[in-house]
Amino acid sequence: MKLLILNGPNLNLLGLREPEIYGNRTYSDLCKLIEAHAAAIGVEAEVRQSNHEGVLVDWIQEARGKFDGIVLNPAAYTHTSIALLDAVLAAGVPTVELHVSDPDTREPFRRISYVRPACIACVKGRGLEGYLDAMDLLKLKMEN
Ligand code: CA2
Repeated sequence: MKLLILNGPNLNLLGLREPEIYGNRTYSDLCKLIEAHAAAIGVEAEVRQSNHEGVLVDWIQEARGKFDGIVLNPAAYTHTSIALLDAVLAAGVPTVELHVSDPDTREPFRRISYVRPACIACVKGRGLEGYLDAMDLLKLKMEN
């Protein structure tokens, strides 16, 4: 089973700013956490980050037939991007929306998620461990 973990704009800065919202751990720590969990649950995981909407669209499109599931943290594009919504719908790969914080309890503009209707679940407000929950969810879905 292969999972694609996609991270949107500015998540490469994790741990460097706003620790009160996103914690102290870095993007590199996140990658290591995901890799260790993938090994523990017996799945392959590929972790990518881009600051560019079109690159994320390309990666979601390319996932069709290559990956069994996507964990998608679209970051700020969550709240703006119909292109990402359409890409997830078109790819037809089970996708879990993921947020480190809980956007629904923050500023009103973060309460809209364009991608949510295309996703099988949303994991939010669980910190970096939320990525692991999302991986577990996708693994369970594949097995049932
Ligand atoms: O909580 C999340 O994971 C978000 O997707 C993060 C986005 C934000 O726009 C969403 O509303 C919620 C922001 C990612 C930027 O991450 C940074 C982390 C540390 C320092 C600077 C930016």
